[in-house]
Amino acid sequence: MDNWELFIAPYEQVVSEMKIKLKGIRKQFRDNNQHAPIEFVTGRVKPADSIKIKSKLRGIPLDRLETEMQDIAGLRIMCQFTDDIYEVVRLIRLRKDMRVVQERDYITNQKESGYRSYHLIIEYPVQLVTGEKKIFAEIQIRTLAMNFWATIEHSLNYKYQGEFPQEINERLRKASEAASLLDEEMSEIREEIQEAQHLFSHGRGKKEDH
Ligand code: 0O2
Repeated sequence: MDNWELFIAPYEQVVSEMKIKLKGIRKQFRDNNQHAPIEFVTGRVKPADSIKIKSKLRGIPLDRLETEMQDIAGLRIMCQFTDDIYEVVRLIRLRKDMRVVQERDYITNQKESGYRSYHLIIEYPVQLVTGEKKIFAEIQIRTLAMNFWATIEHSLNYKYQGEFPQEINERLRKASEAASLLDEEMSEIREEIQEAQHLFSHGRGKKEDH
């Protein structure tokens, strides 16, 4: 790779633009006094060392990263309820400024580890001074409970390099089941929660932006 900064710059632009657009969805719902299916959004460009490690592991030559590593630009959308995830997917599919090229539903098909999340790969046309460039980005959509589990599991994974002691493995499975149950319970009382949130946000004026 001749110039890493030059290679990574369009990905940085995609992450910033996407964050604005996804937060825009949330704002439109809130402006209309409706429940926003998006609670908060984060984004990152995969760090250079992670890209290099993944490319070695997967046998991806550095000159083919653009087409073969589709999560260099990554967005994460957190939702309150499981149904919100599917609403966000529907809204993204309808958009004219990005194209969904792949979907993975790790909620219906939970991973062996206990990981749950909905993944979309989108193709996003970013406008550069040299012209338009199509960039892949990964969007992970999950509930707050799914995010809590994945964040904890990710840090433990870092510590144990994926080789979890049996006991930790079992606890993570149990925690994943507990997170699923929490999502189910919250969905059951969704209307009550939303009514309370509506009253709360009206009581203290407009909810601030994150
Ligand atoms: P990082 O550090 O998050 O960037 P495949 O090998 O084809 O099955 P691939 O390409 O690994 O699939 O993509 P997948 O499985 O759809 O999603 C990859 C990303 O999802 C990971 O990125 C994680 O962010 C997240 N993810 C997938 N499985 C797990 C899991 O079991 N636990 C946690 N915590 N996250 C998971 P990276 O590049 O691995 O890492």
